[in-house]
Amino acid sequence: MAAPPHTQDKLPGDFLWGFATASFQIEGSTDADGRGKSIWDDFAKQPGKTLDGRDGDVATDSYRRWQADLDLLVAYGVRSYRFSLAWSRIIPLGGRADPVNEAGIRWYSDFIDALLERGIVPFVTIYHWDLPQALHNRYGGWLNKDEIVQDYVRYSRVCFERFGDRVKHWLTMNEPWCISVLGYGRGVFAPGRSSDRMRSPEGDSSTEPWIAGHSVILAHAHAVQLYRSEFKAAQGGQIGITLNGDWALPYDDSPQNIAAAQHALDVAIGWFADPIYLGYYPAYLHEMLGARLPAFTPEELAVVKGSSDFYGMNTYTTNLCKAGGEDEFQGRAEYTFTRPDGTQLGTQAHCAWLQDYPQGFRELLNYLYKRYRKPIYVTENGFAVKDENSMSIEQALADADRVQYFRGACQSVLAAVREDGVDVRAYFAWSLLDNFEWADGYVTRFGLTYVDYETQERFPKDSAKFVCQWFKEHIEPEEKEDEDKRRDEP
Ligand code: PNW
Repeated sequence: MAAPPHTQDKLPGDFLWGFATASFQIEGSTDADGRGKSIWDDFAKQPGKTLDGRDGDVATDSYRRWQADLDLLVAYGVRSYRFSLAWSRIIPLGGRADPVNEAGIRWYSDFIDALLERGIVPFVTIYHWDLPQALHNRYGGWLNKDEIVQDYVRYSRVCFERFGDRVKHWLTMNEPWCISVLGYGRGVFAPGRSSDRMRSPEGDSSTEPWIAGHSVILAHAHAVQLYRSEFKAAQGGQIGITLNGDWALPYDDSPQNIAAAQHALDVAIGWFADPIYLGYYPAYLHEMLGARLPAFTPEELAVVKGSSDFYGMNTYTTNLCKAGGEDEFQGRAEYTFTRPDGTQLGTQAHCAWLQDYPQGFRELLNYLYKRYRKPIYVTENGFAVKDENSMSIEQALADADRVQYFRGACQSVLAAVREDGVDVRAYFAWSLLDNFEWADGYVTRFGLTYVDYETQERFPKDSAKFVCQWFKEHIEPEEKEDEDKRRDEP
């Protein structure tokens, strides 16, 4: 079918946009309605694991204040909302023989209904890092491929059965690189395994992250196989995975630094995207890891290859890459934001790993589309303003650096779609709210809405107003028919 004529300065009428969150970062109420423990519950409580020593017991209290969050989404006029399901609310002990918790299911079911009543499309992440603690205790969680794949698939089945009549956009996993490297390599995220004895009592950073990543890929792929074989025909949804990955620029034009940038991409992105979209691990991973890289059997590979309907993209920044590093999780590239001439790549965020460089976002969209040939859903993109947590609320609401970040990002998406021909279909800003930023506790704020943690009051920042206005102005009017269809969905 020929593409309809478009105005060059707008996104297609069916473009989905909105905000993203994750269960553990916002819900709180960790004991409510029969929820089981997740690996983040206790991890965050151990001394030294979060910057401010705080945990997720309250977070933004969204389990109780869901109405306030919905009101925000309505006020912002979003088309879609990306959120995640807490495995341990749905199956408190997590396993395939463990009981399902009706109260947890009811909460999400009601929430999904409430979104649909307001014309907001639910975009649902099945797993965003809050593994049931019981599965970690029983068999080591993601380190035990045979067990975790079956348990994850059963959990996914419950999600499809109970929510799939209304949810048409599924993400199996959020950011396997973070799950594997931060949880089992560097040990800075739950379950905190690492070879670094100062950080963790046990773990082997040379093998475990690659094993965990392998399990994540297989669990994802088997859940997709299940969806496609038993649910898709009746429910008609789409399912895929979302990967984190930042653009990599060579530090300079020396051949070794050009190679380093490609190696950085091979590990940050190719580790997961190459098997899932192309059917094999990147050659550089084999070269770097040898026998430490788990192998797929031919049967596994048949399930893995082609197991994502779209490319789910979480991206935040661009790194300048130099050869000669030791860090395997960065493809042995060293990352810097300082150019050879001493200038900075972009505006520094509160977290060390993030600077604003919108051109990199556009280049990455092009790279991913050329390499993997799938429609792209940008499922996360965002910025934490420097020292926002020590400002007055008024100061924090005037978040000029974040506005600038989103202006650049939105323009990059538009240019990629209209000038470069990249098929981008959705954009979710991270995050609807300031929230529990994992190892950073509540110190680093990624919200486009400010949360006063004393009162739990929510205040839109300038960036929220900017993003809403931008999408209002830059999406073509929907054909009347399509709009009716979307509103009726399902
Ligand atoms: C993502 N890094 O995590 C997650 O999906 C969100 O839950 C999180 O709040 C958000 O980005 C902001 O951090 C990342 O070290 C964590 O490069 C760490 C990194 C990247 C993404």
